[in-house]
Amino acid sequence: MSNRRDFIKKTALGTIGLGTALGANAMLKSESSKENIIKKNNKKPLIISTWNHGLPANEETWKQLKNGKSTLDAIEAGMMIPEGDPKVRSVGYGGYPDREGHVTLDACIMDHNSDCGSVSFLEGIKHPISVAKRVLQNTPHVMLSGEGALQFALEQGFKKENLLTPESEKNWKNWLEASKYKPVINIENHDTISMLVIDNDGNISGGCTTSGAAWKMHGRVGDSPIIGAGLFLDNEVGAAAATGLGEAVIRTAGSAMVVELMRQGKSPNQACKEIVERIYNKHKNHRDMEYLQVGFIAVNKQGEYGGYSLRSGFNYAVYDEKNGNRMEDSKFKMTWDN
Ligand code: SD4
Repeated sequence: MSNRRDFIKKTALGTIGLGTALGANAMLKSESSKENIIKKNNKKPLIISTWNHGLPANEETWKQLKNGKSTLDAIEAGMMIPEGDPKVRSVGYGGYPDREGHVTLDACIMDHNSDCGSVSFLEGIKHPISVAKRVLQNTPHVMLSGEGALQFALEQGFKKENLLTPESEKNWKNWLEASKYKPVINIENHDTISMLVIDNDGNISGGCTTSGAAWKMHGRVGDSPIIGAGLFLDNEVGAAAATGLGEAVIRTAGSAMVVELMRQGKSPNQACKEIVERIYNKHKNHRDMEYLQVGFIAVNKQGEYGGYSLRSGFNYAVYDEKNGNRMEDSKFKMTWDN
């Protein structure tokens, strides 16, 4: 791993070494304007997470940040709470299985250097966010999947466990009777947890973890472990993350596009709204439209945040120094009757 970091560092230094005096000046100028932005952002730290289960996750992440833990460790610790909670049926242990009765998990994590780690189609490991963090830290790769991800997790000392709770097994058996695939999103007011963090230094990181769409096909991977779809950030601009029907988010590179719109000057709210509109336009005559829900959250470098969803019912948890940890309702394009 240190080789990878050294390589990145050396490459960056090499580039600077080649810069002309003019280039160096421009770089200094942009460095100082970056500092100004960070100084102007007096709203840090800031944590924003999707759905009600974002509240306890935010609480833990906040505590860890205040205790001086690294931002990645703080994100991991926060997201482990819904992952380990069997009452949360859309994340980790107790999550709904696929149509063959397997609980398969997707997660990713990304830091302010744009380093990222991700696991998809991972079975039998309660905390996929922790495995994603190890992929970032201990491998030269971004993404490990399925058997390979499991093998890596076991090598890293994770324990294999049965994640299918009796409750989820019962629901799966009921579902088998009709076997209709119609993902029900936000009925229980929680789904994928995506978290974006501006830390004490003004740096932006994020993570995502989910058991994915209930009753999906075996092997299906959603947007949540895909950098650019379920999560994306650029520390110079901001970050965005998604929840909802992963197929629609992947088709539109949703989170990456939200960040690019913020780069062009849109506020987090405007950027999320524009991408939701785009997703709607691409899907209004699509077979997925009947049950389509997508929601985005976003933050920018100035500490502004926002969210927007296609349909009503989406909310997110926000934690900052001034107002503490609370739920906020997202604005949306339409209700479920449309
Ligand atoms: C997925 N976006 O796997 C995730 C999970 C989710 O409704 O939010 N499902 O598509």
